[in-house]
Amino acid sequence: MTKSFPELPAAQKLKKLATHPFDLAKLSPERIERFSARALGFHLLYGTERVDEEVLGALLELAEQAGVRDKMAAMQAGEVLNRIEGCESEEREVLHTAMRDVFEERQTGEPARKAAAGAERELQKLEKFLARNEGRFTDLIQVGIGGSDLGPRALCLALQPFHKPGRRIHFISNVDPDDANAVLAQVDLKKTLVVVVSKSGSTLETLTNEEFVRSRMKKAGLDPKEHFVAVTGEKSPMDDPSRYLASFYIWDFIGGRYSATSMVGGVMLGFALGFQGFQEILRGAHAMDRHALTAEPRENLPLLSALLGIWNRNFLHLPTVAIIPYSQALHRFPAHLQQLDMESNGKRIDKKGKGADFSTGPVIWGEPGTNGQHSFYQLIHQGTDVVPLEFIGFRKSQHPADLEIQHTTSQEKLLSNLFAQSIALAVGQKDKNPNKFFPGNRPNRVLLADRLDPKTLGALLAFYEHKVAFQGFVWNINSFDQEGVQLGKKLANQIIALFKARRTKEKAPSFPLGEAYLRVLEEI
Ligand code: G6Q
Repeated sequence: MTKSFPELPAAQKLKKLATHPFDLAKLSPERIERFSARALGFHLLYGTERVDEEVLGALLELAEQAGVRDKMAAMQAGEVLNRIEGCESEEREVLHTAMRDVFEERQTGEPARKAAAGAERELQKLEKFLARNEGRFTDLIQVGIGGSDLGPRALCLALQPFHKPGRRIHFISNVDPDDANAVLAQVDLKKTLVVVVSKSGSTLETLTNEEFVRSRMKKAGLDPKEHFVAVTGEKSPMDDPSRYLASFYIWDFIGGRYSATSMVGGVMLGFALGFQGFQEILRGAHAMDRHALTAEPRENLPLLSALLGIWNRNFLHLPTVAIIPYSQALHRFPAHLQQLDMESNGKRIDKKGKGADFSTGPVIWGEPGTNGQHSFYQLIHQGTDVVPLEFIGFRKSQHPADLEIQHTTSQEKLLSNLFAQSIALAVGQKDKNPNKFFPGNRPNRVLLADRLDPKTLGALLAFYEHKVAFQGFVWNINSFDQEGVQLGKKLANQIIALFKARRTKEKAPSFPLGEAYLRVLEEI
């Protein structure tokens, strides 16, 4: 019988070690070099985490005892990992990596091979679609929400300098009509392609926004069939090629938040960057998939990051994590990571349906630096709660243009700030004046790469996907479902029925709590 996370011998050992974590006042140049790992052009510096060799050794034992390498192999081979034993659950494979396996001659298992073949088919369709419609559209609107919006949007915004000239990308996600209206005010519908993305084909916000844009197209005298593309699951309510210029497919075994490298992101990214550009993202992600699967634990970047996160969460008892890219291009990337991490690991039962008697996924949030320094860093340096940080930085900026002012470039100023924050948080500052005293020992780590291009971004995306998966494997929770979003949806539909009943005078099922809110609305 597999032991639960707190029963693992390494967890017991870590609990004892956590009574005297490493004092970061002793940070030294040797330590910065020693506690680091390098792969695929990334460099992870974690000397500023409160770990020493003994803790690191115990964390690696924890990974081994939890069988994370076998679980990663099982995931990438297509075993049914999205399940909870003994309860009704999704019972699905978890095969987002197969979307990038198209570059591999041999996949690791039959389901993975099948999934990669499906991905290959959709990629070929996309290449032809883009070639056929070259020059027809200047603007693309992606309509989708959650996983069908956040990851694709973050990638699109992060790669602006790599977009083909004259192509503009817009997103409509919120059912707030102000979202659709704001986007529609910016485009010439005659030259606009609308990509409606919904795996289930039944999401309220997306279907509503699709109709919103369709009706605007019709009003403008245009035929939506010539402008609308569907990305959906086979046989979903949206799987009706007669209504669309083209239809692309995704499958149940790709979770929404893991779907940016499927056609969910692919159609928009292929249009924005060109087909080659999208393929570069896939190449980068695939390289990280292989790395997560095969690298030695001590060199395995997503695994190390996962284990350091577990040390902070379960043994130092720190409930949040801020992810701070020192890269303006990544300004929506933390929003994607909020979903990726919190929807995956915000779970209170383990894979056997038993209540988890330990902490699982932390609260994830973030904003780019240096902007954050002028806002919430006060709390991070001197607040009563300790917030671990994950910094991301790049040696070079995306745009080649930079200016030397007083003998340094803007990029050098940016990186100086990143490194300074990492040191300041770790070491702190002694001062007799309590207002100028910085306690230090605020754990953080830095992930560095050369330049944020499509391939690097693909690898960064996959790095976080695997970090999250590895943490879920250690905790033995199901990181791949999201039951927690259902209750709110169900109640929203009951309130929608109340609104509808007022207009149609039909009787809606009784929902006194909902009615109370509608009465308040009338009094405003
Ligand atoms: C992600 C979730 C969720 C989903 C949206 C949109 O993992 O499943 O965010 O992506 O609810 O769903 P559809 O793509 O089915 O419209």
